[in-house]
Amino acid sequence: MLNPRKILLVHPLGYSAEAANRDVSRLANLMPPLGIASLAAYLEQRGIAATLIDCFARPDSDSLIAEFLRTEQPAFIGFSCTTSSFLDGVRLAKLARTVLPGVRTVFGGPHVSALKGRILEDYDAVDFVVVGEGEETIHELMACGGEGAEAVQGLILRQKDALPLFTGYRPKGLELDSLPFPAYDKLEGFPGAYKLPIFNYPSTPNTSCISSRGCPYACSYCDRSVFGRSFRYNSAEYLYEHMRFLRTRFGIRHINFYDDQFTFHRGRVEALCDRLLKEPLGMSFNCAVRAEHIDETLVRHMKKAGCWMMSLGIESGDQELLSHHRQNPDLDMLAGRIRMIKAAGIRTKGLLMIGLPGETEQSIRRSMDYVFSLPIDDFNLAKFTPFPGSPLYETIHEEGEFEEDWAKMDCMHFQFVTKGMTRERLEQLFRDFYEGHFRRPKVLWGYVTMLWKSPDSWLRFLGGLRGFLAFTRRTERIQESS
Ligand code: B12
Repeated sequence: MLNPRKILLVHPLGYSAEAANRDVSRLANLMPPLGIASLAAYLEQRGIAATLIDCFARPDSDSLIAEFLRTEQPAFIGFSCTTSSFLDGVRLAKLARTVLPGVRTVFGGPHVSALKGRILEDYDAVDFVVVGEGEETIHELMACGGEGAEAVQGLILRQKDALPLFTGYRPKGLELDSLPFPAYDKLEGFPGAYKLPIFNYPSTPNTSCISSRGCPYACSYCDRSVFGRSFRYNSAEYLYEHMRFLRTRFGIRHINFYDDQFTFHRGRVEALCDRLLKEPLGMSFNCAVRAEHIDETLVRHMKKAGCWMMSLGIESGDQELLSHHRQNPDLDMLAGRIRMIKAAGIRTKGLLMIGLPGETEQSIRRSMDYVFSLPIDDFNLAKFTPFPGSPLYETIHEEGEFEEDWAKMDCMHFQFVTKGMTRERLEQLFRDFYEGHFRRPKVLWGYVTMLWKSPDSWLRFLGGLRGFLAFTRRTERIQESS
């Protein structure tokens, strides 16, 4: 008999272990899967043994998963999936069933929260889908052992001779201060095995962290299926204790807050900074902000408390295009705030995307002009991808050509090409954008200063480059000899 008080929680990779070794983005950017770490801490608190396997940190984990299932015989295995990693999750669920017949497979995360019943209809390997916030739902599901699960809210399950049943959204979000800190200690190799993006931190060890759930905005390209449009957050006191825990338990010296809207509640950020100044932890931090939710006093206060870098979603530098896809699309205001952050001595990172519906060569050139006119130190350019759950997904086929290949929907492929554009042209403009950024003397100088501001980044950059070139040479040799 399988153990009903044991679960294995897996963060699938999305592609082969071999491909993982040449995926520069994975090597440059490896962050702890906070969703399953939070579930594990919550379950452990309630007497359920949860084990985590993060395939991003351990790309060759098929055998590890199989071995765990054989020896530990858990009644449940859970998978946390984005769109690009979902099919890999299904593959692992099939593997789990072969190794341990009778194990119940549960899927959670953005992709399944958006597609709901369609997942159970199309994928036999999935027994249950958890929609939205998962802590209470998975606990209740395990408590009932999967029998009578119709009573568990937030769940989709199979029914005999009928379509899958969605038991309905949970009426109330969790009080975030009541949650235990994520079970970082259950992530093999934490913190050393995890790395923030190169040039995005001054010191090691570092990690990412989440201190709120939800976002009240409704941008056309963003999937809000998991936490919805409310905004719940940890108090300044809880957050300070979370930081202190990371510092004392793991020696963490820098945190990247991945909240969608870190400064949305101004008061709590102010209070956190007050506390960090009064009782310093010897830590710095990055966060993502929306320009409407910062001001000079706050930014300067954050700088004093240890803020090292702020990321801002710019998305596009074309006013007209932006106004179709985002609320408050005021590019002048945004530019002013970016200059303000920079003047306060904080690094700035711009988050952009190209290929939105309505994008043209001119709008991309305008984006480049806009970004290159600003004191942006670092930037990330995503290839627009219409994710299930985002408002644009509903009507995307009217806007251009969309090849819905989930495994490739990772913002690194142009799966969607808007009317009047070609994929080749988008690729060329994408390259031009990056090259334009790296050709700017100020930007280059900024990366040079990272030699002393973030020496670890340079070591990783050079190490990664060597590994990548060696891999490419090896692959070429194999291809030549075959
Ligand atoms: C941090 C982050 C990253 C990090 C780290 C990801 C990681 N290691 O987990 C980095 C930068 C590497 C990253 C990369 C990508 N990301 Co990202 N990322 C986020 C972000 C901002 C926070 C994720 C997080 O930690 N949330 C906090 C935890 C507590 O929530 P959670 O993971 O959703 O888990 C809860 C529930 O979903 C549920 N749950 C989750 N898993 C499971 C499993 C089981 C069994 C159960 C029962 C429940 C359950 O319960 C959890 C607790 O309540 C989210 C947006 C957001 N605010 O959530 C986007 C988000 C997840 N990312 C997104 C995307 C698109 C990507 C990329 C494809 C491209 C990109 N933007 O760079 C890549 C792909 C990575 C991949 N694994 O496939 C999309 C996903 C959309 C989709 N349908 O795929 C999101 C939702 C942003 C958005 N709104 O568009 N990302």
